[in-house]
Amino acid sequence: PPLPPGAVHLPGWLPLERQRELVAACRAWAVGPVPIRHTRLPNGGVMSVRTVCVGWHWQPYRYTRTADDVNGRRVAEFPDWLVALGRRALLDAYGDEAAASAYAPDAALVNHYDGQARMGMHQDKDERSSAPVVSLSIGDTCVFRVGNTRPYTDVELASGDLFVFGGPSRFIYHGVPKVLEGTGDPATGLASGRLNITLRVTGLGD
Ligand code: MD3
Ligand code: FE
Repeated sequence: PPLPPGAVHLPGWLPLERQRELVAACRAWAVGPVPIRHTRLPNGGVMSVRTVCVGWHWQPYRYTRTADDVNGRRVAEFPDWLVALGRRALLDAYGDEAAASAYAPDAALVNHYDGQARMGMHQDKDERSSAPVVSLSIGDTCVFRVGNTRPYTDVELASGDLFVFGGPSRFIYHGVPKVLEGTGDPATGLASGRLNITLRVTGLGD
């Protein structure tokens, strides 16, 4: 099946030099006030991806300023350059200048996948906003799965790919069933695995 309305995939959107900068920023966040870690779920499970948050801390299933489930510290500030990146992403995905200028992401989730990591099918519904989610992938290619019902649509996400989920796609089910280990280019600065950065509007204000 085709991608649902509001879901836009722009392969190779982020130039290699920008990928390198983003990898460097993610590396710094990973060892920042709240270190990257495997998120523990209330049901006792542990996610196979490692996640570090920026702006707001996601703990299943809410956003907080402090990482009460890790070390209690306040997460890193959401930088202005990341807002600007999100606006350019929205503009290129939808071509709507007014919507792009008004986009004000305030949280980023940085996920790192090793070759065995997966993300099960889920909806992102902890945000109190229906503003689009911007997703950037770096490193190993993965299989990204999207759709509320079978048959799902599988798309390969490679390094530099942009995906935007807005409108009717904002609350769609999605997951990552497979990472294609060793497919990434070390020139990104990422030695192994896959990075995914999602920008969100929490709707929680200041
Ligand atoms: C569709 N991350 O962090 S990115 C997540 O590759 C998440 O790490 C995956 O799902 C990853 O929640 C998928 C693509 C993505 C992200 C957010 C979405 C697709 C989405 C939100 C709504 C709809
Ligand atoms: Fe998600």
